[in-house]
Amino acid sequence: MLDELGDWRKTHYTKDITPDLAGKEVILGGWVRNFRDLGGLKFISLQDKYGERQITIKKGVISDEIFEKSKVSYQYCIMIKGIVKAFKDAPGGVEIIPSEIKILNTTPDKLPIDMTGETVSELDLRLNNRALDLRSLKNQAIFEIRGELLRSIRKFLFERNFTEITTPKIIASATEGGTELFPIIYFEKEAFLTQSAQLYKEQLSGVYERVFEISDCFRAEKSRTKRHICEIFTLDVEIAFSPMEDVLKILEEMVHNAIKDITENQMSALKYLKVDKQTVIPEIPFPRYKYEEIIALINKRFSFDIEFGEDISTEAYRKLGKELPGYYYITHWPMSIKTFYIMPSKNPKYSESFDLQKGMLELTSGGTRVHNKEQLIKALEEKGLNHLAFTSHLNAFDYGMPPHAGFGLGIDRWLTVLCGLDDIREVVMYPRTPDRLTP
Ligand code: AMO
Repeated sequence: MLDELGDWRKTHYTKDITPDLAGKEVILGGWVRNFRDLGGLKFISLQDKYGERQITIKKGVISDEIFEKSKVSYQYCIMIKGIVKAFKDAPGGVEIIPSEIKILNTTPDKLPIDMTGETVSELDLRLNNRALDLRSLKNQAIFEIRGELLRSIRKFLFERNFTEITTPKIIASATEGGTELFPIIYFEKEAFLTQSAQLYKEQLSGVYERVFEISDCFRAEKSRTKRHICEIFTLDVEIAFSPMEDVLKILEEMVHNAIKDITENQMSALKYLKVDKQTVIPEIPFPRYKYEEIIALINKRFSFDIEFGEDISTEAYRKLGKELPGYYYITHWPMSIKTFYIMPSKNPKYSESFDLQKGMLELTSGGTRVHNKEQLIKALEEKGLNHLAFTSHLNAFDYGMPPHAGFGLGIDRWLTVLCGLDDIREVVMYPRTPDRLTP
């Protein structure tokens, strides 16, 4: 028989239970992370969204009825009412001596994955049981850092006069080239899931001047790597009356500031993930290298043969990442491998574009945009795209579009780096890959 919630309400979260509350009665609720039964003495690690506290159940101290009732198993959902007692060897320096226990829900005898933290189950198995897996202390740490990162980014941008925008995810035509689109049926028409907020953020920079969006984008890439997923979470930024140089400055300041906030506010999560020592606030300005310098470096140092106009292969990035493990920019990519909305440099062989790298990993790409309509139409045609498919976007350029520049940053990739992890799926609550559509 399960207990009912009735009129019980939590008085605290685990994190709020400190030795200062010694002698006070509290009501906690959560899940049984671990338990030990030593006959006349039982311990339950009760976990909630913020952490855990020890419940100590001693025969003779509490009623026989409650003692009997405290037969729990892993991840039972329980609530307890009890008195806080200082105990320096337990989490938070306290234990709770219960006077009542409610068992709100039970679990099967054997859980599909280890939830005690003693072993780590295989990632795919964990993802199959994600709602359970996300309760693990490791995942708590990852998603606390994610929360801090998003708070920090928003705060940083709001303090600098940015407006948060929301743009459509159902779109009529490609923004980043045609190959990576997910088609959908939109009533009787074909439509697509957006690959990026690109075109809308550009239009809105002509309204709100400094805009950002943090949202999902969809990439139909069949890349089965540890860096690629099909539903990505990106930060898109666009700044009017500014060229690329201003964007480079804002982005590196934002990165510096976010890592500072994480080290200040999430040290215990960093420690749990064992990345507290390696997390250093990067110095700004970040090193800036031109694409040409980078390919020369890779060719010379690692005997590659990359020619101007070629993309840099994963293998080359892997080597480069060993040489340049920190944050750095690669700027002025060949115009021939950039999309239509990127502004060519004075010498049109190059472009006003950049990537932000962390070691081998590309976190961001961006640049100065073309804001002149005729030039944009020409650029579309040169890239083999029919400008008529972009009519509604191009219309926005009839009405005084300011010069603008911006970037798109992959939050999931960045978080993977910040948590010292290797697989991007670890940092996404419900990742979408070519092989995974559920849960
Ligand atoms: P881009 O296509 O480079 O640029 O995307 C921006 C950033 O998003 C991340 N990213 C991905 N992360 C995981 N899995 C994927 N499949 C994936 N694809 C992209 C990367 C990448 O740097 N509109 C431009 C940005 C701009 O110019 O403002 C754009 O979308 O971290």
